[in-house]
Amino acid sequence: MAKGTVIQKILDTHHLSGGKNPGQPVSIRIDQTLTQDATGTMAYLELEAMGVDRVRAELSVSYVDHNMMQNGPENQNDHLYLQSVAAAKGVYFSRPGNGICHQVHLERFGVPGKTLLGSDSHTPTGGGVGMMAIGAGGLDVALAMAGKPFRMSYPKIIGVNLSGHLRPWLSAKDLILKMLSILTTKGNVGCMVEYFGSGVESLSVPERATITNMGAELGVTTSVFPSDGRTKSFLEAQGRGASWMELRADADAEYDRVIEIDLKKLVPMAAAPSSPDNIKTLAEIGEIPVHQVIIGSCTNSSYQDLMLVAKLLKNRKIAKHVSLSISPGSRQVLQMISENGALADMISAGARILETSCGACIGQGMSPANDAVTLRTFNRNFPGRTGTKGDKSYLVSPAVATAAALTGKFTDPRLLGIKFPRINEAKSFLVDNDMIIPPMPAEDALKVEIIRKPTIGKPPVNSPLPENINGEIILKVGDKITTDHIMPAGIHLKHRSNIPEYSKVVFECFSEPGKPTFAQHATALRDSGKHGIIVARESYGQGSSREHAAICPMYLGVKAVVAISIERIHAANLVNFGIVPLLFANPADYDRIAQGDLLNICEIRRQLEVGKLVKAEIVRVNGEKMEIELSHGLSEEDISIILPGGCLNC
Ligand code: MIC
Ligand code: SF4
Repeated sequence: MAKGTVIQKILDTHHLSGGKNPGQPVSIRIDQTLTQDATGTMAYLELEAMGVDRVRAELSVSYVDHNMMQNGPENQNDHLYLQSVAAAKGVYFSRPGNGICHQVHLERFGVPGKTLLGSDSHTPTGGGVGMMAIGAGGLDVALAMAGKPFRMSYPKIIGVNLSGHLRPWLSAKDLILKMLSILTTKGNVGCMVEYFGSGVESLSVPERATITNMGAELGVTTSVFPSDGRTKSFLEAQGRGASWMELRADADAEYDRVIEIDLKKLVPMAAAPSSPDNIKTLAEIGEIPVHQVIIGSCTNSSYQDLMLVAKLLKNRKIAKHVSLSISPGSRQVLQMISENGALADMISAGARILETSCGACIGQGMSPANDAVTLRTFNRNFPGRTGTKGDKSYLVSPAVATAAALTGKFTDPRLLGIKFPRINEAKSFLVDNDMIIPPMPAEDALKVEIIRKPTIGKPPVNSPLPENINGEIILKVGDKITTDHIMPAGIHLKHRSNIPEYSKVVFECFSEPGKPTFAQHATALRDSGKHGIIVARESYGQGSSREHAAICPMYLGVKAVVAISIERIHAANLVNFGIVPLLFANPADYDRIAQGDLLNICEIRRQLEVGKLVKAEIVRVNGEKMEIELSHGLSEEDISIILPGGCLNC
């Protein structure tokens, strides 16, 4: 068992109850919370439904960065609701235009040794300054805002021993892509990653944040760097030196597993279509033509990232058939590159400058042409996430992205014939908090009127779990089904505050012409008194924290998901909304059942309470019957949430 690690030290100082062995349920105190607008409206509606007058976490911040297109009134309706509810409940409000939540939080609020719970899966970005920053569904974040503990399983700790230093043209992105090639996107539920070793000090805080950010793609609960001299310089440069504290693993620290990485041996890599773990070296990919390059997202849009891009573009022009877009991660970054002339170098090279927001990363515009190869410095290339069906989206470092923008094809930046422009960290960042509205005193907050335009709905409430599940398998899917498959974002993102509307597109990507959609099928089933079931293989619910991937199926009458494995945040969201996450006790049974089969579970409530195994009966379309055994990894508390139909009924 691990000992003396940074992760254990943070867990020890925040431990409230539960065991300290990997896999045991544990509750921890949450110091800070963050929400973003696409998950935030539901989170604050839930907070209101809980009857909480004022947030009780040390610090809570509400960011607006996702839904920025404003095609129709929905987005600004959300922004107005969020700003007014933040004022009413004692929450900092980062206004639209101030930047992407993770980048801004790192710059302005991250504190080593603190815990942060965010309603976005890339919250672990905060691990770059030595925080334990965890992504969760909106309801879990609402509970943390209400001062309640966060429940998870005590982690298995994977130590990554870094040695050496990055060679010119290699970057933090190549390191996390290497990690994805080792650990993949599945099989890491219940683990946390901690970086240590002599190579750590060669990495700046924004580089560390790129690594912990994309640790989300590994499916681990979070990733953490120690807090050292580099962390101190970063916080000082942000004018927040007083927030620093040293936090290191003990010299004799032990990890549950150790991965050795020599930074000197890394080579430029890319995640090829359509999974962040489909890792290839640039040599393997070859010099294929590229039509679109986008630099930005919470993974690679720091000042250091964009200064490298600007230096490479200075006095050069992008290739004629390439569209290059650049989106700075925060207003701080945008202001700094505009004041030092770097922005002008980008514009003069031919770059299209986008707003500081998630934008293209979540399919809000910039969809590539059919068959076009698009290179992005983002963290996810799930199928169709760009907004183009059959997209060819590669995830790369800013250096690789810029090299391709200049040459028009996949190019190893080491072969560009350009001297590597090493970018030093900023000695001082431009600090201007004007776009962050601080909380007002409680007596004034009580007078704030919360603005609710017509598209702001209410969180739907489930009915209690029935005695018997009389289910039909509405959909049987395979491995690595992401929450983007379940609840598409892009043009549908604006319906996040309106569940009946958003529910119409559940599993839209599996719709077949002439056949009822998932929503139509599920609604018909629900109205006939039956229950919808979803069946999947491994790693169901990868990716985002969006609780809508549980709320909308719940709204449509889904009562259980049966899979070989389910990812952490999604499993917690299912529990929170009263859907039973079940596993095949014998994974081979996955192949024995088909879409359209009936799946009946007698006395499901009693079965959950008495043990870890659940007996179910399958009735095939031809009338043939068979018994299968399912299992669950639910704690007593999870069961006490599921039985009444989810957290909002507890
Ligand atoms: C994402 O990157 O998929 C998102 C959009 O930021 C999501 C949150 C959401 O769906 O609103 C995430 O990562 O949790
Ligand atoms: Fe926004 Fe993309 Fe980061 Fe998600 S991954 S928070 S959509 S920039």
